[in-house]
Amino acid sequence: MTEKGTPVVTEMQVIPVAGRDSMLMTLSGAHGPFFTRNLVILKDSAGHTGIGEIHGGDYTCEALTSCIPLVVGKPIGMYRKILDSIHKASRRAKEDDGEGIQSLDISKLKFVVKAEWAIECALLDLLGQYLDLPMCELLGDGKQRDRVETLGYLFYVSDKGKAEQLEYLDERESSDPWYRMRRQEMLTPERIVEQAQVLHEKYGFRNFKLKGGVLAGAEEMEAVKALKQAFPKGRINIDPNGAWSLEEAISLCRPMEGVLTYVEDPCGPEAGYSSREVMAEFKNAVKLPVATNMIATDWRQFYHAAALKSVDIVLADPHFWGFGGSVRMAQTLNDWGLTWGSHSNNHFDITLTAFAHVAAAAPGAPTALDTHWIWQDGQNLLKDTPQIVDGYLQVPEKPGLGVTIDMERVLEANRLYKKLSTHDRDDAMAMQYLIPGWKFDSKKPCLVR
Ligand code: GKR
Ligand code: MG
Repeated sequence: MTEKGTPVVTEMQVIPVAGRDSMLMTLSGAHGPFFTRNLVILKDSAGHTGIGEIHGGDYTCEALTSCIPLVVGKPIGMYRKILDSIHKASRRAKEDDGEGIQSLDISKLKFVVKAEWAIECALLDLLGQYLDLPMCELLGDGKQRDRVETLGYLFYVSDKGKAEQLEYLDERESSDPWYRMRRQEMLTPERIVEQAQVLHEKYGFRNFKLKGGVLAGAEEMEAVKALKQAFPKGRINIDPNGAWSLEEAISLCRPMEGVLTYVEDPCGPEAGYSSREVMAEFKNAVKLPVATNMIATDWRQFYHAAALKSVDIVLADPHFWGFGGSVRMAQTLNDWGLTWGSHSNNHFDITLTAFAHVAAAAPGAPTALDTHWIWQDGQNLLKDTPQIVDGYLQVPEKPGLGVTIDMERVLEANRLYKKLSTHDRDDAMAMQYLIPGWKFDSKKPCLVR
């Protein structure tokens, strides 16, 4: 590879970090008090710093570290070549059976997440700074919008008092109504509506997604109805992560036509049929658009999902698809009359910024973006976190990602990470404080045992 005049990467740091979380409930159990992420920080010969963020855990951290020799010393203008060399060098892990996350087995999430996309993000950040262009101008056909509609991601939350040993953060004394609320128990339709109202007040969200797979489906639908009553113009979605059987999903969702705007991963694999086949049958039976972040997480899965007409909305998380790949998916979906959106897991504000750029480059009318970040707001790693105002995430206008990393906060988050005894997400651990001996079952809502 010869240098073509663009700056050269002079340093690549991989910094694992941790943050605090609430006892959020999902099919996979209860979120523990800490979540982990990996950061990539690149320096180049022009004196710029490029940053990227991706899922946490040792597997992803080691994958990133092994890429350092393929990145350092390379010109940033060759970023596609750098990524290509990483893809060609990567090997499928022995434990990766290729099932992906179609059953929400979160121990398999690390195989769906592609570590190198944190490097892609940091390289695009550098290239944008070199070219004096915001990152979204380097993706697809460039910037399509100045702000990105974002949804309020609602969760059932359990009483952390039942797991006192786990050191969940307590924000009861906060002066911010949302911060005060987000660490408390919220398990009823009334509390879910209050959650949405407080989020609406703080961030202006008009559209909401409720994380299901927690209570019996009929109970969760009561919360959905209450949300629609409180926000009649809101687009309401529920995501049980495939917890319902096909039959149950049909009987729960049919009466919700007109209440739900769409439904996310209502059912999963069953009776020898893949989730793509089962979701296609669901779509034939219920007149609701269907979204997924579980059954189409790579191009081969997407081919089958599209051929079977299993989905209308693909939540193409850039951590799974890459930044270029996610925008390529947005273009394809738009050309085919389908809809693009993005999925998220717990993350800091570097990922929030990256979402803003990817969604800014997505053509057509994307569905309001998922973000977990509201549960982490205040633990920022940037000096200039993009704001969510009136339900829209602002797209930074400065070159590259357009934000500045706060190294003091990063080092603090790294110190927290080093104190943790494990770096992998384990939702069964916290769940066992609520239900002793609890085990994950992809077909049983987590509080139904
Ligand atoms: O963070 O517990 C969580 C979410 O439930 C996550 O695991 C899902 O992947 O948010 C995600 C989704 O939309 O399915
Ligand atoms: Mg989902």
